[in-house]
Amino acid sequence: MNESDLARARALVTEAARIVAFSGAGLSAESGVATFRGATRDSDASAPLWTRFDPARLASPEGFATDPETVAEWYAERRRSVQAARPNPAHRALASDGRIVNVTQNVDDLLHRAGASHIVQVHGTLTFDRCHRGCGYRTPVDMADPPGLRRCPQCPGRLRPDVVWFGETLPPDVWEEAVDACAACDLMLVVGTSAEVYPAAGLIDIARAAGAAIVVVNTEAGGAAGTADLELIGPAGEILPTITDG
Ligand code: BJW
Ligand code: ZN
Repeated sequence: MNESDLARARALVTEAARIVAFSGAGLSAESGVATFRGATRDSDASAPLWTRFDPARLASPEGFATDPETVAEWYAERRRSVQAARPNPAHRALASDGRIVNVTQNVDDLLHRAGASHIVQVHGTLTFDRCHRGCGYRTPVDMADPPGLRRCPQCPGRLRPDVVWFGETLPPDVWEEAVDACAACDLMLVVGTSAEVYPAAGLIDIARAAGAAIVVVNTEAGGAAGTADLELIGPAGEILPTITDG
């Protein structure tokens, strides 16, 4: 790790008044939660999800309509894996600085369990189910013993995880909160995301247009956001504790 880049990042963090940490699956990778994209390794349980599974089949309304049992089983497995995971030093670093608004694409609850106070989950959460028919029913899920496919108790619809699938719009109130935070920050830490999925990746452009400095933390060079002010290449769990005040 380049010491002068780390020192520059530390200075940006120290000087910033409002910080957004825009995170993705790489934030939870060191906790053992699989990412979606990235260099393919063995076909073990930590290899990126989209190298082992078809997103159109498992993370889209069309996939759920075609084979809801398979989708429910896949989410039960992922919920068990998140439940077994523990927050890592990167989660704790982001949780420990009260200036940081955590705008995350992650659907796990590891930032919550690390004690972060301000979390905006733009792709929803695995910890709740909601009615796929849209009657408004929403209920917490036992992550240690996740449910299989089940009916909505309020209407003829089926329950599904309270996450955002491909082709679905992001919850408008959550999206608005994310946009407002990004438009008002003077530093954005872009942590562990490929920044390939829109509209979420557009939050980086919103922060940049507002004049914020952009610092990317990623294990891969060029892994996110072409034009960062500073790119720190390495594991988030090693880098973030050294550049934050926590
Ligand atoms: C580390 C590390 C370590 C590893 N330390 N770093 C324009 C063109 C074509 C299509 C579209 C378009 N605009 C929109 C779309 C459609 C689509 C989209 O963006 N597709 C792209 C893939 C092209 N977007 C949507 O459908 C969205 N809705 C929408 O646009 O609605 C309006 C609309 C409707 C219809 C048509 C058009 C518009 C919704 C997107 C929902 C995404 N959902 C998922 C699944 C959530 C539920 C679940 O988890 O099951 O969200 S997909 C998946 O990707 C998940 C993530 O939140 C998201 C982002 O992934 P993330 O977090 O960046 O992870 P990775 O794996 O990609 O990257 C990990 C990174 O970490 C890598 O860079 C590693 O190097 C790094 N890393 N270890 C630091 N230790
Ligand atoms: Zn319902």
